[in-house]
Amino acid sequence: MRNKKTRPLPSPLYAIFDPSLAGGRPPSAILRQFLDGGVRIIQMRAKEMAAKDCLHLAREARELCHAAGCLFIVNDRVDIALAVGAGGVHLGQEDLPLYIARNLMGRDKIIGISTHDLAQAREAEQGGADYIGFGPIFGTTTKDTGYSARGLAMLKEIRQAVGIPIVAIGGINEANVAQVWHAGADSAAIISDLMGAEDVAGKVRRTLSLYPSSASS
Ligand code: TZP
Ligand code: MG
Repeated sequence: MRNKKTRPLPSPLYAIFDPSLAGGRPPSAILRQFLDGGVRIIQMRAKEMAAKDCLHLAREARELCHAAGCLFIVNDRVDIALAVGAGGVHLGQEDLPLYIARNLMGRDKIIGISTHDLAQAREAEQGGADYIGFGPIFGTTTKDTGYSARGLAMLKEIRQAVGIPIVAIGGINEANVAQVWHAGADSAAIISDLMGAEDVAGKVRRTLSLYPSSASS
């Protein structure tokens, strides 16, 4: 295990930007709305996109994020994360192993690992992940993870078991996000409730305003 201090995540809301859910709107317009609303972690998830298009979009997203002081994370693609100078990469259990990604990315980049149970969460922490994703917390139609909803009780268990930041994911929305924070998640990852909103910036603002310490902001 490497000797590195745990870094806190910069925001309780972890917005996932998936261009396939843009609903005909320009992807950059959605990114700007995320940032205007106050998101300070954005992950780009473009599963269906050709590498070249993904690179262009990631470069644009990285520039917008950088200007706004927002951490930019690329899903799956270590190559694209490195090529655009992203802040980090997010990897699932079937992606490149953590130690390979760490060798490629270096110690200063953020690496997040998707986990679905206690063993995976512990393994990711011991392997030097900067944070874990954990879920699906609730039912979701955005991704078939092959796992049933993990629920808030399991999230609490994971909170007891690992010291690195936890990003809860799966079926989280404005109506249930407070429960997820309350159960110990450092940040809540949301895709469809943000991407599907008509007023994306407004949705982000309302969601963030539910975070316990943001009462006066
Ligand atoms: N990993 C676990 S659940 C999930 C991913 C990528 C999808 C979450 O999407 P939504 O729309 O916020 O439920
Ligand atoms: Mg993946």
